[in-house]
Formats: sequence, structure tokens, C-alpha cells
Amino acid sequence: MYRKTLLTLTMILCVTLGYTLSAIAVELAFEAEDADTIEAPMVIGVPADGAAEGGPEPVDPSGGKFVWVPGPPVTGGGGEGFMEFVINIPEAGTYAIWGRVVAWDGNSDSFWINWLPADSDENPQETNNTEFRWGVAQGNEWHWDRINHWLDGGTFDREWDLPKGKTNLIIRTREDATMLDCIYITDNLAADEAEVNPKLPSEVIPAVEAHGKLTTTWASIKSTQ
Ligand SMILES: [Ca+2]
Ligand SMILES: [Ca+2]
Repeated sequence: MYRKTLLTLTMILCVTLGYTLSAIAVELAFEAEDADTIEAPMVIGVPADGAAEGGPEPVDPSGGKFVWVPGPPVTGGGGEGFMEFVINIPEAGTYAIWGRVVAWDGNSDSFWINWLPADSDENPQETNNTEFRWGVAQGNEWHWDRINHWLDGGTFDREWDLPKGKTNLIIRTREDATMLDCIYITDNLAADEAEVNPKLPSEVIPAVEAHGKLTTTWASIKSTQ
């Protein structure tokens, strides 16, 4: 009788914990190099490629690789190439994106971002619409930066209202040599990095797998009966 009560309590706890965890946050993470499309001159790079272009060598990108347009940072470069991710959003909500980046200097520190269907599909490489301009935080080592609007009147964190289902995230070159290692998507809209705690793709457990783990827990509890 005591064991049965304990078992029931454990089961309730597991289910409650499962629901609580799923209510905390939606989080997804992808390697830049795993984008569904990478259009030249944007290409996959490794740290030595940075040094070969006369810049720093940003060691230990997640997965060993990143995406960029090779070249020394130069005024007037950029404006060609893109990467596109087809992302299945698990539930309707408001989302933010953090990118793990390296940006050598003021001529290698921006991308253009459209996330459809929340954004229009206009091409900011042609329109120069600052609504889609991401001013990337500079630094020669990998660091997280939340995707923002770099408007002429200031820089503000972006967020997107998205339906459940298929979305398209397009990251276009604005300045050559800006490096993207991976992206972290979350419905935690806090501006503080420590509070959000962006994670690498290897650190994010896919929702299906998490569900599987809960099932495994149930099975192991049952087997002790
Ligand atoms: Ca710049
Ligand atoms: Ca990477």
C-alpha cells in the first residue's frame, strides 16, 4: 500500500514536472553551417580561414564551423549571399533570436534578417530597409548577441509573432567577414543574456526527445511494480 502510494506520487510528480518544463520556454538551436540553403559568396568556414584573410582566428566554433563571406573587412563590401533556415515552430508565440557571432570591426558587424511569415519577404540587400538590419556586437571571440533592429534612430531588440508550423529565417550578408556560428531561438524575451542563457545546438534537447525521456521514466517506474 505504501509503495503504491509512493508510486502514484512519483507519477504525479513526473507528469507535473513534464508540464512545468514545457511551460518554461520553447527553445531551438541550429548550427549556421546546417542552414537549409547557403548561397555564395556566403560559405561555410573554419577558424583558420579567418587568419588566412588577415583577421583573428576565432577558435572553437560550435560544431567546428561557421558561416560568413570570406574577406578582410572592407568598406563597400558585402551585399551578396544569404543563408536560409526552414524552422518548424512548435507553438504559436512571440520569439527572439540570439546569434553566436564574431565581428572584427565596424566594417564586419552586420547582417540583414527576415523571418517569414512575421516579416515581409522584401530583400533588404536591394531596399536597404533598416527594419531588417542587425547591428552585430563586435568582438574577435565567439559571443552571443540578440538580433536587433539597427535603425537610424537607435538599436532595439527584435521579436517576432509567429504561428505554429513552418517558418523561413533568411540571414543575408550586409558586410563581408561577419561570422555566424549558430543561432538560439527562444520565447524568453528577456534582454539580459544571463537570464536567457542562450545554448548551443548540442545543449538543446529536442522536444520529441524530451518527451521520449519522460516516457522512459514512466516505463522504468512501472517495471519496479
Ligand atoms: Ca558596420
Ligand atoms: Ca557552428
